[in-house]
Amino acid sequence: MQKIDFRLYLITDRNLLPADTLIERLEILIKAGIKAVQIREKDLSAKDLLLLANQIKNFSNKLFINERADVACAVGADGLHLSEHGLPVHEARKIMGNKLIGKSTHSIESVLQAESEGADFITFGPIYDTPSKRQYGAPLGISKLHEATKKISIPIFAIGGIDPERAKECLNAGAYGVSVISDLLVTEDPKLQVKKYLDALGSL
Ligand code: TZP
Repeated sequence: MQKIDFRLYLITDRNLLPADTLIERLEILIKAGIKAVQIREKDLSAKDLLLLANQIKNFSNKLFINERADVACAVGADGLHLSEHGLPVHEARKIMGNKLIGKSTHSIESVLQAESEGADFITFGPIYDTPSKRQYGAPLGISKLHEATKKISIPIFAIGGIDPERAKECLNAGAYGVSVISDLLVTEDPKLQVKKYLDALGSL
C-alpha cells in the first residue's frame, strides 16, 4: 500500500470564491505548501471538470478527483476520492489500479466499510459545525473521531469546520491529518493560513 505523504488535504469549492479565481487561489495555496488537492466541483460537466483539472495539474503536487474515475484517468491524476455513496472502492480499483483511492465517511459503519473495501485513506466528518453540512444534523464530534481512529488502521483525515487549532485537536484524537475547504479557500492571507496548518500538523 502506498504511504500517504501529506497531512493537509485541500478540497475545492469554486462557488465559495469570486468567479474564475479558483486557479489563482490554488496557485497561492500550493506554493505556500499544500501538497494534496481534491477537485470537488460536483456541478461541472465531465468536459469542464477535465478542463479545470488539466489546468490545476500543471502546478499541483498530488491531485485527486472527486467521484469521476473517468476524469481522474483522463487527466492522469494521482488518485480518486469517492463519496460515501459513490462506487465501492474495490470496484473503483478496477479502473484506478494502484492509484490512491480515498473515501468520504460519515459514520463508524462506513469507516469500517471503507477500510474493508480497500480504501487507502478516508475523510471522516463533519467533526465540527460547518454551514454546508448543517442540514444533516449535529456534527460527529471529537470523541467519535477518536473512536473511529481506534477501529481502523488506514489514515483518517478529519473534516468539517476545521481550523488550525482544531487541526491539532484532531491529530491529538488520533487523526492522521485534516481536510479543509472554506478555512483555506476563503481567507484573507492564504499563505499565512497554510503556514498555521503546517505548524499545527508538523511536516511530512
Ligand atoms: N464532508 C464532511 S464536512 C464537509 C465535507 C465535504 C465540508 C467541509 O467544509 P469546511 O468548509 O472545511 O468545513
